[in-house]
Amino acid sequence: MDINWYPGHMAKASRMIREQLKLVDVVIELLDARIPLSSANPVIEEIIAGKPRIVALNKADLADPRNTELWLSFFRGKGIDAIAVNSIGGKGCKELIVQTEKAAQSKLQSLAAKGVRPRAVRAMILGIPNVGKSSLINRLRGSAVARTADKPGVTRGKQWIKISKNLEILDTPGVLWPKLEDQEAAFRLAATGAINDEVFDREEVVNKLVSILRIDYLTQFVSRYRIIINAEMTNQQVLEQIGIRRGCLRSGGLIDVENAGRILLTEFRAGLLGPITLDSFATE
Ligand SMILES: Nc1nc2c(ncn2[C@@H]2O[C@H](COP(=O)(O)OP(=O)(O)OP(=O)(O)O)[C@@H](O)[C@H]2O)c(=O)[nH]1
Ligand SMILES: [Mg+2]
Repeated sequence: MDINWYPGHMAKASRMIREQLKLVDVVIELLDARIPLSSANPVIEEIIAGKPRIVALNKADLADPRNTELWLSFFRGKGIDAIAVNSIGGKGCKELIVQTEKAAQSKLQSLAAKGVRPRAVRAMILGIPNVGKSSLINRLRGSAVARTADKPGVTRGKQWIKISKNLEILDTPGVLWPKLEDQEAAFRLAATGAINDEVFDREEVVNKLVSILRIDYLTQFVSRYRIIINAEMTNQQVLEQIGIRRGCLRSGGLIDVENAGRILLTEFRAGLLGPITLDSFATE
């Protein structure tokens, strides 16, 4: 994380977002598909105070598709529109545009009934650091026709990006703080790279990651590192095997478990172990 989230920072972030919210009809809440619960801001509903919201599960390319489907149903079951997206590859982005336009229809209709001239739907993207807000904006911008100029009456410096005839998004996303007080969520945020390793004990992050992988994603895990795992083995022994496979050796033939852990973490984050969801729907 670039900034530490002290209460003062949180208050400032939520104040800034509340200001920006006045300009928009819809909020796109961007979550990490690998951790749809852990990457959610704890007080998002309070902050957006009833604005129509779309949940976009980003980095869906890195998440387990079965879990993603279950999470989408979970949100939809709560009456929240939810879509899986990949802000790099573009998957889901068109549908996101359509759903965002739809979410604002009733508001625009009631404005029209009051005699307000029809205008494009305005949306903003909200999410915790590193979830892909800028990537999504760039992706949407890439397919957009043009960038609209500053609008008079709108806070100086704010730009609207014209995404379609009917949709504009604010070019500056709202940065929310993550669920840091929840230890389990904090570990998953660290494992996916949403929070800096320095904030968290890497050894512990690796240990918890191994615990999840050996239970929920055993096949992928053992085949990536060509190791053997049985119930009696400790996580340390699993890491030792990875260390041997990857030549992480110290002088005297000792296995450099720390380096093995670093390799595992890097490869997990890059998606090299295959699609994996840490907030498993079944166990939440
Ligand atoms: N695989 C994959 N990587 C993604 C996706 N979206 C974003 N990323 C990567 O995630 C990292 C963070 O993306 P950003 O767009 O910078 O995230 P952000 O939310 O703007 O981050 P802050 O500006 O720090 O708050 C980058 O390395 C992106 O390339 C996605 O859908 N799939
Ligand atoms: Mg950004």
